[in-house]
Amino acid sequence: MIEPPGPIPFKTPSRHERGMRDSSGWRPTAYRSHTIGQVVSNGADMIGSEVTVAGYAETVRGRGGICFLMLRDGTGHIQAFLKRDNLDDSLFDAIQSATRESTIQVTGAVAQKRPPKLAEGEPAPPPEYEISVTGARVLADAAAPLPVGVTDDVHVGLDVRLDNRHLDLRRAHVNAMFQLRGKVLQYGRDHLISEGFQEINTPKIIAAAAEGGTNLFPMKYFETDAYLSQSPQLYKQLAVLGGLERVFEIGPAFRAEKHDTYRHLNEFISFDIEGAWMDDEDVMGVQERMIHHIWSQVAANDLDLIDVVNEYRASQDQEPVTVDIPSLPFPRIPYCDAIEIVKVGGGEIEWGDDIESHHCDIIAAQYPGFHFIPRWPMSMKPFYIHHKEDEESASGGQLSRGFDLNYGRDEMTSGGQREHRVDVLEQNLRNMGLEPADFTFYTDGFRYGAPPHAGWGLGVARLLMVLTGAGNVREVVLFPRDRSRVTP
Ligand code: AMO
Repeated sequence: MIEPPGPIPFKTPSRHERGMRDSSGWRPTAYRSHTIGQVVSNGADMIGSEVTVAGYAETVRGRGGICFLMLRDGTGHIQAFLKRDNLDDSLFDAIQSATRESTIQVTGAVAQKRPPKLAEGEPAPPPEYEISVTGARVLADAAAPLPVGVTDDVHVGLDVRLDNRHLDLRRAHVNAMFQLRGKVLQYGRDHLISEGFQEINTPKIIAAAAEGGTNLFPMKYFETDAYLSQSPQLYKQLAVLGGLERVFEIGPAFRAEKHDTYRHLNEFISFDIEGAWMDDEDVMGVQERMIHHIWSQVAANDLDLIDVVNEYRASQDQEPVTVDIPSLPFPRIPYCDAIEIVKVGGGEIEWGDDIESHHCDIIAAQYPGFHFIPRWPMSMKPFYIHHKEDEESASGGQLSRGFDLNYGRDEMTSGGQREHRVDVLEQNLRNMGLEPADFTFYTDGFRYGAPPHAGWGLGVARLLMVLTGAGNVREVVLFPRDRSRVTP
């Protein structure tokens, strides 16, 4: 039984602990009295106290009667010092022969490490702490060799890393990226809640397509056919029509697209909002304030994680990433202007064409950061997007209240104001070759008084690519699903 140690403060981590979690709130568990981070950051006050910690064996050194074990948990590293004289022989041997990454629990007194020998005039480094071990056990052996190096930098390709994601995640910079992912979701949530949005969950087993029927994954649902949801679109709208007013959802979306690119997956997390009494410009405001908040919070709280990512990038001769808080408002480049920019920049494009990545490169030369492209042609937007009635394009084509948010060459978000008049909505469905009768579950929601409303869907992994400098969404998705990967 481990004695509860009372409140454990967590002082600013030393350089060695950068990127490790602040564990101030972590309570003792069945396997440890303290996190390693708690011991390391409070060492001076803990000298002589007995602690039990557990972690992965990073290195095991020494021979004969002494052994130095470097242990790592999610909050830090600490050296455990073992003397054969103080321990049972078989136990000592088991630790001394432990393979890298084996999990080990040690108990012992916190002690100050012997300070290093200093050259004449060299300033003394801050004191470091270790554990003088009186008890230990190997919890689970690690097989050797490791298919992916954790602390040593052996190059392996992305496929091998993803096959062994459980080990890949133990690497400091990969771990830091996923901590950043958690932070982005947390700050995004916080921001939306501060603007009066509430979190909802919508079904992922559905009967009708939200984003067009060709890229749905079909599934057998008892005696009938169903699909995996491509987007919470229709359901988040129904929630708003039902009076929830401002909603958001962070959930999976499935698309049976045969893309094989750095930014497409067949399952991705879509961060969606929908709000009543709002138009396209209103929800663009929500989007840019949310991103501004995320970037500000990361800059205020999480630069240690960015440093860990940058240390790795430096080792690979890659430019460091910087957390530049974008200024508000983000530029708005209406679709018609974007087309002109592409044409002037030498790109081939006509009004009514999609703006593809190579076109975006031309636009990004002028607008390298976040920028909105509002007012797309009506013909290019899904049936639920609202017509922009007060404006026509120079060519006479109808404009919509649909927009995209791009960063550089990559689309982050699509959104817009929605059509809330049921007769127009049904006509839009017919115009797109869809059968209104298949959508009554949705259109019925508009028959009893529908508020004008708007929203957007943001690709979480794409935003993480911007923040972490990852060149591929797979880097920031734990277990990506693409055409050639459904395991692990
Ligand atoms: P859209 O289809 O543009 O819009 O998707 C919204 C955002 O989701 C991300 N995304 C993807 N990310 C990874 N892999 C994919 N295959 C993939 N497809 C899309 C992109 C994209 O901008 N219902 C609308 C949103 C709305 O209007 O509210 C929708 O789903 O970052």
